[in-house]
Amino acid sequence: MKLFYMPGACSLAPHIIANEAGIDLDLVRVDGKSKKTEQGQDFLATNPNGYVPALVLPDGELMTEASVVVQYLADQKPETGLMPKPGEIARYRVQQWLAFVATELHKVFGSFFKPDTPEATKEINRAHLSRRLAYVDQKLDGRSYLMGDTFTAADAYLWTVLGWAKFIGFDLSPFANIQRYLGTVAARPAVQKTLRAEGLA
Ligand SMILES: N[C@@H](CCC(=O)N[C@@H](CS)C(=O)NCC(=O)O)C(=O)O
Repeated sequence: MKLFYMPGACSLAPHIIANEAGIDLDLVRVDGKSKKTEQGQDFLATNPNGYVPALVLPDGELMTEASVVVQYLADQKPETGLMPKPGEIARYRVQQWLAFVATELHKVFGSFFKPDTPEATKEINRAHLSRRLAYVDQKLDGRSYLMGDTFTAADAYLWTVLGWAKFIGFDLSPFANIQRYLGTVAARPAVQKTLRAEGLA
């Protein structure tokens, strides 16, 4: 399978899950501005929306949306527990977190990277992030990961998105559990391997 990625972008989450699951991916780096791959090909021909992650499946079909791509990859190796089994309440809980990260955090963080976002919108979004991260911090109290002791697809996505705080000058120091969580996830060998592969270690 081929993963189109930009270093440190949300495509880091499926990349982490692939490494956690021991799935070998062909990595194709995309330039966000030119929408060209590192081989000079037009990324828009693969994903007309122009965003990563974009995963080309073994049958050549394209899969997008970080919150879905992580589930697909995790489900290739159910024994890892990266996604709980269909029908289990835990699976819905992981999906609940994935939807939360996508809609309450990812897109809000993303607004800070867009040059045309007005300052007033950024101010509103900062307040939104403070409220939502206070909630996440409370949920992580006494837990290594979102689901407790088990690292799941939702952690790969949350950890990726939290990593953007430093680029937008968002202070995470009021959130002690999140700070600990960042270190716990970063220490995972598959996460370190992924960071090295993307040139971020
Ligand atoms: N709806 C997509 C959005 C993905 C997205 O925002 N990707 C960003 C990087 S984190 C991107 O590729 N931005 C470049 C662009 O939109 O042109 C998802 O949930 O995966």
